[in-house]
Amino acid sequence: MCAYFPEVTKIQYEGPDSKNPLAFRHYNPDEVVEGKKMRDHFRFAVAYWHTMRGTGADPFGPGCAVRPWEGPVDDVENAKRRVKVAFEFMEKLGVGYYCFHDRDVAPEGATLTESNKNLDAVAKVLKEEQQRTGIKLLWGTANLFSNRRYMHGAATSPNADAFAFAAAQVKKALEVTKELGGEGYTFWGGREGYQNLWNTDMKREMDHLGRFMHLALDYKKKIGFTGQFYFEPKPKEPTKHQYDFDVANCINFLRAYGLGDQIKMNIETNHATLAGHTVHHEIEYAASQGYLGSIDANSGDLLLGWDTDQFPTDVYMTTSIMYALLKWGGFTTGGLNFDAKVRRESFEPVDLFHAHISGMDAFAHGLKIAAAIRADGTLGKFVKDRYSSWDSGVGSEIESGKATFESLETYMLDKGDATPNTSGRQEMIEHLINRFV
Ligand code: XLS
Ligand code: NI
Ligand code: NI
Repeated sequence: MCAYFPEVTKIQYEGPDSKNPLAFRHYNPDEVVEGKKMRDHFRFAVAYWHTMRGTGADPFGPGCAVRPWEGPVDDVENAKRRVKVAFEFMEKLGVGYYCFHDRDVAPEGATLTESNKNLDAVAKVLKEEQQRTGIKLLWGTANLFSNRRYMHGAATSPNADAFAFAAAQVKKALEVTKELGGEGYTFWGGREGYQNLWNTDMKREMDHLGRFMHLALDYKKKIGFTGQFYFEPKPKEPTKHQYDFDVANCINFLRAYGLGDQIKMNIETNHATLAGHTVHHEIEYAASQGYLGSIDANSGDLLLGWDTDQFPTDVYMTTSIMYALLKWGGFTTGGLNFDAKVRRESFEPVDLFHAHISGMDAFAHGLKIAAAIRADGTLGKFVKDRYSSWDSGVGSEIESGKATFESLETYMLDKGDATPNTSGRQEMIEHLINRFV
């Protein structure tokens, strides 16, 4: 193995008392929790755009990251070398999946033909490295937001040529994702939204987005790509209103445009909070509607109002995610993709390890806590009892569709009133959860 990270060896599980920062205290890939190995609960993925392409740039200055493997020009040779770095990193970390945008892995050329050629050349190395290591592609996607041509959006641009270019780009990205055995493909809106309603034909833009996704589904079928399609909600940034606002909004969009059962949600923590939700809410909503797909794991900062994409280290939050995942049966095609970046001040290559280790461990810790809460059973029983009026009598008549407005009126005339019968016990429940955290 070549060594772009010479100071790091394979990260090991050392147990909760370890003081070694380059070790897992909780993530023990083969440990079984609720009948499933940890690695299969999480299906951790590295996000190529942040981990391999992030420089730490912000609106106030360029990136400070030191990446000794980066050459002076962003050409195909450089991109190929970067693939080797990425796979050494993932191997040492012990992550089984990665995700990428077309333009993260290979440089955009002067023409579409050249860009496609570049992508093919790098995809060849990605495939070799996948075969060498057994690391797989969780999902691919296309960058439809960085290039100037997409300044007004891609599928929702007022310029039909931008739509056409985006279609060509997604066509190619689907082919490459299929070639690499990708288990999914993600649509995140990029600049699909508006900055100003006065100059926007919202109805037409949304119709175009619906059309775009139908075309993608048609092509998916045509080439026999069997990966799962995901739609990733985000309420704002870069536009002030993104059409894929939140899970509820996305599900409505998919159903309204006849895409309902073919696309699932890729839920991102920081996007949930930007929408005024918790990630727990977004998972519950998606899963309850049959749309739980994958998760972009990161976290925001309470005091900063944008998509800071920090690594998730809050165990209370990871516990809520893992509790919801256990409740809904976990991932099928999806996984936990660290759509997260190291801070500008964390400029050394080793910080990439610290960041992922802290995220993976926070999730493993959260999983153990969530499983303990479930094993204890007090919370589950409380919720079950809280709804017990629906298990028999008038409740079960309503749920089974037997009750009518007339029968319910008769019932209530006879009974007299609906008396609240149980306390919500929020404070007791929060205190109970702290017993495990
Ligand atoms: C940006 C999104 C993006 C998607 C993939 O905020 O999270 O990274 O996950 O295009
Ligand atoms: Ni994301
Ligand atoms: Ni994001």
